[in-house]
Amino acid sequence: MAHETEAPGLSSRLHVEYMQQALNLARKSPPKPTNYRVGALLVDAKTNTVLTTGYTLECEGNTHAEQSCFIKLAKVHNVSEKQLVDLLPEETVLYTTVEPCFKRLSGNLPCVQRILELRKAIKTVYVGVKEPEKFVGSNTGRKELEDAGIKVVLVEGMEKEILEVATAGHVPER
Ligand code: HJL
Ligand code: ZN
Repeated sequence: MAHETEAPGLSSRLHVEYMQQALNLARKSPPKPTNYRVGALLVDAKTNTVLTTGYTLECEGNTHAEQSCFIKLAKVHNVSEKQLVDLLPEETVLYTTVEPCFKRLSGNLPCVQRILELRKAIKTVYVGVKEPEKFVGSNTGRKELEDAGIKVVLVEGMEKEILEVATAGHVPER
């Protein structure tokens, strides 16, 4: 995984600011013992504008933060999630507090697959922490994204806070 100082485009201060926004979104997510509370946003890196935001369980059903970003933006434009590829700016980047899931205990479509569908537009994914191994083991989604030409960049420095928020609804291990 690349580190944020190596990423072109937006300056690293901006990356931290966007990750802070994502963390504030994560705080809105209702605690649940079987998932992580995550926040995410899609940004047009060219114009430095936020396109949509999302957090875990924001949208109806068992929805993830990244998924909520896509659902909300698709709704605004009255298209399907997959059709977003035609209207997303060509330098769209995703910020997410926890790296996108490659597998879900519920069996729902993982966010890595959703991102891969949009790979023509989403060029970089900025993550605040790697996914802990608690639910689905070691996350192999990063490699899938990178193999598809999507950069995955760790924005460092907020790991502790991000994990505190992400696991707030979990039952303490004994
Ligand atoms: C990311 C989220 C979220 C997770 N990860 N990147 N964004 N909740 O919004 C990953 C975790 C899954 C569990 C349970 N969490 O959520 O592995 O019930 O939440 O489909 O595997 O799966 P469900
Ligand atoms: Zn997910």
